[in-house]
Amino acid sequence: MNNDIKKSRAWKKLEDHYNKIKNKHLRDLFREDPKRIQKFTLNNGDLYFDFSKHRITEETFDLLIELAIERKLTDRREAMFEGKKINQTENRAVLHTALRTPSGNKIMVDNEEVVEPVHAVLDKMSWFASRVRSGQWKGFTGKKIRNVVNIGIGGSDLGPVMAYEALKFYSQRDLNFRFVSNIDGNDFAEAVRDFEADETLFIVSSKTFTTLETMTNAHTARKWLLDQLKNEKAVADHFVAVSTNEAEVKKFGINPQNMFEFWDWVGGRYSMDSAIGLSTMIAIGPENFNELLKGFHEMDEHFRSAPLKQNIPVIMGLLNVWYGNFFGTQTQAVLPYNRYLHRFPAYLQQLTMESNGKHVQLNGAKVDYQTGAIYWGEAGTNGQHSFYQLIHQGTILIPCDFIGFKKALNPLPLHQDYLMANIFAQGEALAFGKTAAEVAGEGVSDALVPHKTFEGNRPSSTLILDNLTPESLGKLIALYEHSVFVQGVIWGINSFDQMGVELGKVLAKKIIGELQNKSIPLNHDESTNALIEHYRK
Ligand code: G6Q
Repeated sequence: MNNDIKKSRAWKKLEDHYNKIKNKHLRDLFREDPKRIQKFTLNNGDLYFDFSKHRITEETFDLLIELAIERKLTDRREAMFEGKKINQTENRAVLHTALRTPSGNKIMVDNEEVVEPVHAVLDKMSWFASRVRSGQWKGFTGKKIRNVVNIGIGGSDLGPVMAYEALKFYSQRDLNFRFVSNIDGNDFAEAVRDFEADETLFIVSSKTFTTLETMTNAHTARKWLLDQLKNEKAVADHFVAVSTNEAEVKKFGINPQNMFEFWDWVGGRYSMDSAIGLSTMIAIGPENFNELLKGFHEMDEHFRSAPLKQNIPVIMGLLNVWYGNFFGTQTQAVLPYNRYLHRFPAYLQQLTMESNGKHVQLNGAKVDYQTGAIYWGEAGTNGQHSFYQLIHQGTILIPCDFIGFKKALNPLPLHQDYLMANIFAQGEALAFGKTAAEVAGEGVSDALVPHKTFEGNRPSSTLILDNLTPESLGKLIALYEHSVFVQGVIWGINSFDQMGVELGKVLAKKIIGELQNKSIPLNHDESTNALIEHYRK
């Protein structure tokens, strides 16, 4: 593959094409092509994807697909699904798709079949989750578990929190769920302040079982429990682990029988459907968890087999490239019109930004083009009353993804139609705006016309699903996972390592020693030395 993406034929054509259509307004694009909706909408099961409100023509679309072909997207995609070690810097396969592959299929990594072990862990999780849900799993004093606390951070936290919030409607309501991630002691203190130790189960979720935040919180939890129950043996009834590191789990005092395994070919931010989803399974039950996996798998199949021009994650990924690399946009807003999805943007931030926030290509050469965008967002309609002003009338172009559901989980009179009307209205207002002539025609004073004019031409995708279910959530997450993959392939970067988080971790370890032993001389830069001295005093 030609690593110099800017010299590739499709890229050059896209540059020329961009110069031709960059000022074209969506109003004109719609006027000139009455078939735009047929061309730029897709259905996949209950998912309706409208990408007609993007600043593209048929030619743009063809060129973006040409770029994907030139970058050998389909080969890279197959390599991922087949378990090839595409995470080159860590010499690992990237097989989150195996986590939701139905049993009976075979995928090999290092001469070992992986689908069967995945299902063995799922069975063990189901057994355990059912016992907790039914009250058969008893705490040390014989009481039922009423509280479940997941201790983990990053990929071992954001997925579980998001999924719990997203699927709360389906959760067992007599169980309380809390999520402790931050090293700030306030997080742990607040999570357990109204809990009794003998009714509380801790799930220590850590792939490595060495992460500073998680291990500190886990040891604090252990002490909190033992302070109340005063017997080391209680740990076995109140702690389980999700990890790849059996030795460290044992060292902590957790019975390896109460350990739920996953594998180094599951990246942290791609792990919410592995054993890291244990809290999710306890909350919604094994059947619903299977539905979640089914949704993931449906999107995997679509991504793997649909022609590129009908492939939703491919199109979403290419649109990100189109805006970031040609229009120079730096952010992507994700706006789910569903209160249950209020943690979805935070989850996506890790998925997208830890994956594609890279400045070197796979071969180590520095990129001379923009890579991963900043993802951000908020559940609708709240954002409309705060930051949407900037999207509508600011000077920065921000592509938006609107996500909505036809049915309401809690059907209260009026709410659902009002909610959906707002999605449709926002997409329409962003794309088509309101001209100065239209504003003036409403009798607005000349002085106010520029203030009340909406330029429009602000692009968005609209994704509509039937209902927020475990299955549709799985589909939605896999859609973004694969869109991230597509972008990474186009840019020729490794979307699956995260070296950028290392330096801060190493420095923090050193500084911890310096804070605890004030006699250690400081040899940081002057600013950092002064900050540490200030704190030491
Ligand atoms: C995700 C990252 C990172 C990781 C956390 C927690 O892709 O690797 O967010 O999930 O640092 O790591 P552990 O699960 O090992 O504690």
